[in-house]
Amino acid sequence: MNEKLERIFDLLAPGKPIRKGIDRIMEANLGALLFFCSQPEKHLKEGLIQLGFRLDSDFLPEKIYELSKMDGAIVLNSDGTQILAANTQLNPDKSIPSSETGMRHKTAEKVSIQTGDLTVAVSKRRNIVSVYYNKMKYELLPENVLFARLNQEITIAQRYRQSFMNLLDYLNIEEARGNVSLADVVEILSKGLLTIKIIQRAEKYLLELGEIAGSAKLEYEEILRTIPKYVGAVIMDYSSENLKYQKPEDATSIFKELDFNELVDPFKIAKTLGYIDVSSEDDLEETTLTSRGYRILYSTRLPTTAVKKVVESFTNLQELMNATFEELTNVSGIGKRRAEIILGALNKKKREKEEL
Ligand code: 3AT
Ligand code: 3AT
Ligand code: MN
Repeated sequence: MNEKLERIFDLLAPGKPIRKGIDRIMEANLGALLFFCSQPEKHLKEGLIQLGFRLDSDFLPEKIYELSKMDGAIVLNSDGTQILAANTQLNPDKSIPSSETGMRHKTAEKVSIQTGDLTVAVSKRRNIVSVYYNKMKYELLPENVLFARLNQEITIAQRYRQSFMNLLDYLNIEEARGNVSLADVVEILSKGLLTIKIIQRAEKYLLELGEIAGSAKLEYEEILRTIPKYVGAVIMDYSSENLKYQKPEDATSIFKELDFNELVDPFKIAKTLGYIDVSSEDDLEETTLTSRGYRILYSTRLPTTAVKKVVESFTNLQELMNATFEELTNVSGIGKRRAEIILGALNKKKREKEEL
């Protein structure tokens, strides 16, 4: 999300002065056209803004509410701290196209396109707030709707994360048994990638809620901090080719073009992983795979560059499991301390295997 857009949503976030003014206008079933103007003198001289009367007054929510009882547009400075003029007529260039039908909304859209500034139209009849910026239109949702949608996305993401984590435990067991199929890998990736896609949808609600989003934001950040790493590590372990990425989370980018429908399609996921000849359920079940060992090495928290060197020296997890201290220290970037750490992780995995 770009910085300017973030600033604009912050300006309009629930609880902020501008939004309080807009909420009052809506409660009274009034309409308004707000122009956050960066070059008022220029636009006055050139006739885009036709007064009206000048105010040059500090912003208060009550003031724009009172002013919205009048016809015309309210002109503010670009950060919304000053009301410059009210009851103004805006005369945007007639050649600018607009998809709106009402005069207020058409004007808001055209003025924003012409000036590059933010405009906001509060509809009198429909109780909707339309924001125009950078050739885009965005409808502001009421706080309760925003919270409901945000919580809904987070709840669904948590559910997918839980199945992903359960499948990850299962994958670890299957790895210890040497019994991993492409079907297993594809299923776990589907759950993990959907978790990421769903949590990303929460972003726009968080942005619009701003500071009042509260603990939902922590959960959003926690999921995004952990799940892409875990998913990326599975991709690094099981893609048909050893991928070039250093950081595991970057490996998720090979799936970035896939939409929701494609992320539940096992064949699409298998193909994206590089298994292009897979065409039936049987193929998925019968293609057995061996981990490269990335996941176990990432779990040691060694630098990702060192992890890559080790993987490249030992072709796969089975080879790695038999690595000796000497073989490990022979890998460039691996000294005695790192070799100990790796052996510790491998021994833990061996013990888990014996417990099965
Ligand atoms: P009221 O007394 O409010 O009925 P008004 O002169 O205050 O009339 P408004 O600015 O409230 O006028 O506009 C009322 C509607 O008239 C809004 C818009 O749909 C239509 N309208 C105003 N100016 C034009 C115009 N130049 N061309 C087409 N429609 C216009
Ligand atoms: P509503 O959804 O009805 O609120 P609208 O887009 O249908 O908005 P209207 O044509 O009904 O717009 O106009 C409503 C008011 O918007 C009338 C006037 O006070 C203001 N308005 C419309 N065009 C302009 C303009 N060019 N400059 C300043 N104010 C305008
Ligand atoms: Mn109208």
